[in-house]
Amino acid sequence: MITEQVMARYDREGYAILDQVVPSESLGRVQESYEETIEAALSLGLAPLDEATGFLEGYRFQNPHHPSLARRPLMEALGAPAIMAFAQRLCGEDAAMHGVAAFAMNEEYDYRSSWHRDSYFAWGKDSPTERRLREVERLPATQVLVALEDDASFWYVPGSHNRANTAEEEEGYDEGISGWDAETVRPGAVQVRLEAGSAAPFDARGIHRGLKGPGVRRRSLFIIYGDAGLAAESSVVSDWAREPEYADPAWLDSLPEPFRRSMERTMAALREA
Ligand SMILES: O=C(O)CCC(=O)C(=O)O
Repeated sequence: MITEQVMARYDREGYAILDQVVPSESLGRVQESYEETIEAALSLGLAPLDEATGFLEGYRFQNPHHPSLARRPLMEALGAPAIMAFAQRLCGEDAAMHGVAAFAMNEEYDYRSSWHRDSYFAWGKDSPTERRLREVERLPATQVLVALEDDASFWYVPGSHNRANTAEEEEGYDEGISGWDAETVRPGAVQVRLEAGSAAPFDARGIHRGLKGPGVRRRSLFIIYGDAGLAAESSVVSDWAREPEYADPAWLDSLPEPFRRSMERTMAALREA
């Protein structure tokens, strides 16, 4: 159940914590299917392979829900009841699954992304759409970080999701890297600590970054839910929904509900766009 306190925190701060969206009794199976998904993605060329390490090149790959990868336990985690309930509170019953990325890093990987707002990537900083959506109080879209192992890599500036940059933020913004220098400590930023099996939905218009030093492993997912119209209009992660293999009825039948319907809405919206 999504409490009023959870929604109030999301509205106020731009993110919230959903504890144990993957129940502890299923976590082992979900972790196993995540590892199998990475191996399959690497061997099928659906994720970039780093020849030197035999693991992922970089820190992420898109579309772990691809029909030739999708493992049932992982699909159940992506469409976990608490995540779906949260998405529906925000976007209505017709919440659509815009896209998924797996963020997998081994201990040696040093990951320091820049501070950024995803809205700048999606619509362009100061574009008419970005300006129109910048101060909407509650955007009907959310990005959900799902931690399959304990995760302390996500940093967020609470309350930055529905306001323009402060003068200081505007001053420090670097057009070249589409964000703010990675080494700068943002005033008021918080480190979001998630236990394995928990999730953090966040408004990706807010200023955020990922940071993982050597010695720590990361096994997480980012899944975007939102209004289907928004996916058709602007989501940069919904290209999968145009690919014919995702419309295979046998594969769709193998997916848990309501995750399946949330994907079909994105596919329908992109077909009509
Ligand atoms: O790695 C993270 O925790 C942040 C990811 C991120 O910045 C993004 O998905 O836009």
